[in-house]
Amino acid sequence: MSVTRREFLKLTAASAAASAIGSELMVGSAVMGSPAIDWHKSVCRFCGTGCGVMLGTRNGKAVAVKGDRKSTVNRGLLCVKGFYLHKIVHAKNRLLQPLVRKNGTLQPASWDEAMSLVAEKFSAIIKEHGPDAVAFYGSGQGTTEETYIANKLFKGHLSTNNFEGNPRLCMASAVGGYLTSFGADEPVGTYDDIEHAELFLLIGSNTAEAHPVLFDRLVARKKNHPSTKIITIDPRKTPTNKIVDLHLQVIPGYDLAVMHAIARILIKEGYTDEKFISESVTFSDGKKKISYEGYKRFLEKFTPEYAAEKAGIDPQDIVKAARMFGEAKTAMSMWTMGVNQRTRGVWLNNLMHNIHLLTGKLGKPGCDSFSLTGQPNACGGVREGGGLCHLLPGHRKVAVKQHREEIAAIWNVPASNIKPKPGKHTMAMFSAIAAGEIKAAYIMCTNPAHSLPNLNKYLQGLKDCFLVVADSFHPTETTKLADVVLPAAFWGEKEGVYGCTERRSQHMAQAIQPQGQARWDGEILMDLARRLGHGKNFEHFKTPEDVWTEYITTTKGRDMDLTGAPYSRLRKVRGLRWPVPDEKHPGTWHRFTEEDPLFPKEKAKGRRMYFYNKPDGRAVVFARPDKGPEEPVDAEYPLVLSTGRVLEHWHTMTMTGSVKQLVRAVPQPYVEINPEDAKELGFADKDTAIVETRRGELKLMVRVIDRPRKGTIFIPWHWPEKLANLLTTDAIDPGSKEPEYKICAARIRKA
Ligand SMILES: Nc1nc2c(c(=O)[nH]1)N[C@H]1C(S)=C(S)[C@@H](COP(=O)(O)OP(=O)(O)OC[C@H]3O[C@@H](n4cnc5c(=O)[nH]c(N)nc54)[C@H](O)[C@@H]3O)O[C@H]1N2
Ligand SMILES: Nc1nc2c(c(=O)[nH]1)N[C@H]1C(S)=C(S)[C@@H](COP(=O)(O)OP(=O)(O)OC[C@H]3O[C@@H](n4cnc5c(=O)[nH]c(N)nc54)[C@H](O)[C@@H]3O)O[C@H]1N2
Ligand code: SF4
Ligand SMILES: [Mo]
Repeated sequence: MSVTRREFLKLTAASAAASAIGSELMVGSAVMGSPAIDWHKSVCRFCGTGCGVMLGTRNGKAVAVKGDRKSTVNRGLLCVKGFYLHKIVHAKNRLLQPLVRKNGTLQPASWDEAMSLVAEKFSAIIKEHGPDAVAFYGSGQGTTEETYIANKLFKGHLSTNNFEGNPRLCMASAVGGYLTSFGADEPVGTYDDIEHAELFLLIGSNTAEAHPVLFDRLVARKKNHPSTKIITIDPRKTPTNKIVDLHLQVIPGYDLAVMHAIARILIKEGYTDEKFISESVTFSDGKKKISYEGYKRFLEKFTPEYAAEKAGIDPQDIVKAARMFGEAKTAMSMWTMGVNQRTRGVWLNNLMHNIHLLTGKLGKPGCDSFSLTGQPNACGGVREGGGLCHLLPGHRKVAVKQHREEIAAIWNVPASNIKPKPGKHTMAMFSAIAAGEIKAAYIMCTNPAHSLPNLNKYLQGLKDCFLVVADSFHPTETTKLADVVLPAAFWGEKEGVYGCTERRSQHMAQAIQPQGQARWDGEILMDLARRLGHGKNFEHFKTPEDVWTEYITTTKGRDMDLTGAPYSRLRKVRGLRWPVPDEKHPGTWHRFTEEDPLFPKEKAKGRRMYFYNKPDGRAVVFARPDKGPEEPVDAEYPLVLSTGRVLEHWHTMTMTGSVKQLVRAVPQPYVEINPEDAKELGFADKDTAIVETRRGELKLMVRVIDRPRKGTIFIPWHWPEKLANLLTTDAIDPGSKEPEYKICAARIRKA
């Protein structure tokens, strides 16, 4: 069954979601009436929703995908991307043998030739320039086992903390927000809260296109419980608006004032939970503790009029939003990149937690400040697994001596092998590559030559350094620059665990053999470890299960305890939500409450919530400045350029670009312009325009559409032939080091 976008929209009209569809409809015609199919339990390889899928195979080939009806995440639903996964497995652009650059071109090579070269270069560079002259850059799409092996090799054996991953470009601000507000990363609640929430506040999230099946759960909630209200704060009208009751269409970058104004009204109009505040909350200006009164004084400036003026909206809408939030018995906020990809990303995350802390709408059914994760395993492999330059597995930090000692003991290396100083965060890493300080890099499951901001600054460096890229597809913008390209087994061809937004770890079965000469990423890394003389501590990893078994020992007693989730159990269940400290434990819905196995009853002394990673058990409400974006518009560059996603495509299109149904649905790149701006600038739909920023320019088809706010333009960044990241800014949040992909100043002219 091939589904065009129009047919797809028609099929989904019933649910009004235009995003998700029942598994029965989604089973392709190849499968209908065909009994010889084997079904394997897996997880969708795309977004952080974490839908359970069943992968159908016949004669060693992937032939169909259907939603897993037993999964509580999606109950059999899938969006179009998940539905076409089996086609991607066998796509024409799969890379089937190693490639080595010879005389300037990439040429087929044997595994032995490719890996000897990688090992030789890494050894020589480490010997001559020290371990910090090499780097690893991974992904929230690798399995936890893969990230764990890479971490153990680079931090534990090669002794460099130059170890990063693309969640830095994505979730770092959310991590910063959770750590500063609650003392521990990742959400308090889970998806189960959706079915109990009376109000949803979506901010900087195009849920309908980026988390379609979750969106469908919101639609279902509203349908079954018509008084449910949905507010969105977003500069763009997106398909998410279909179910929205109130839209605050803010100027990009100026919504911090709006959140403060909402908090001010919540306090002034008596919507706060004073008991909760007095028991479980403290206040801070970011540098020092302040009093509740001090916080109220700070808020005085944030009248609805002040915030509305800054954000370019109606003050009455702010009052309305605050009252809706206050009056709802239960409320859930959800956000994604419109909040995180900002130079004030951590601050805005804090402000989202503020309104839940002030009203006590946290840690109970239907209440949460819930950051949506983008990638399928950014939470599992990278946040929990410690796949960033300052982290170690099990929510540990390289800077903490005890943490280094605990992990070194499990890795069987001297504690001195693990450096106490964090390595280079992503943008610093690619700057060091550009400067020639990092001389060799191993890139796994990510495509930075397409996805990094302000690419002109970093591409030459990637070309010049010794670049090893493990990817399942070729060419990509990054493999094109590589010295060695390694064919990686793809989803369905390997076993492993993904951990999604709601702290759920789910097992994916291997359903077919890797195609061609492709190998499991973990195996490739262990081959490298052996060739570098570090094979001994990886010898016992015969299967991904062996890796997981060791990994969960690093989580024992930690806030993200997965001791009770061995493969034997994960193979049977539809995932488990940590903390899950023993095999009888069902997993945890609300953290920091009595439901949480780590809840310290005695210390809590009757309080409903105790934030046990904070010294006083209290979460923090922050009085953060309402600073604007790093590159505001001016007379020269009068428009705000924002970048983002469409439903049918995934990031750099190495996967969705091979599915003709998805390509047909959204075939080419474009820039969206608001009709009023188009009129003023003299643009008609389908004209060609040149979009220019201080960093570069791009020729694009114009789409005149009432989606972006007047004064803003929007480019989906998926197409390799039109790299939106030649235009974006690499200004970063000083706390999270996440780039401001969502906001820079631009101008546009006729081509
Ligand atoms: N179809 C599809 N789904 C995906 C992905 C994909 O590539 N394709 N990728 C996955 C990943 S890794 C991620 S991180 C998520 C991203 O998921 P989302 O963040 O939901 O998607 P984006 O399109 O990047 O941007 C979201 C919204 O941020 C808004 N925004 C921009 N600036 C501001 C601002 O200043 N304030 C506010 N309040 N909002 C602002 C934009 O208008 C846009 O609607 O999607 C995941 N799901
Ligand atoms: N302008 C702009 N840029 C952005 C963003 C934005 O909103 N705007 N968003 C940012 C965000 S949130 C994110 S998460 C990043 C994502 O950016 P990237 O991670 O660079 O994008 P992907 O296309 O997901 O890259 C995944 C790569 O892994 C390969 N691959 C797939 N499966 C496997 C496997 O099993 N093993 C191996 N070894 N390789 C595999 C794919 O072919 C692909 O090349 O982009 C960031 N860049
Ligand atoms: S909503 Fe996300 S996880 Fe679910 S099928 Fe779509 S892309 Fe996959
Ligand atoms: Mo992301």
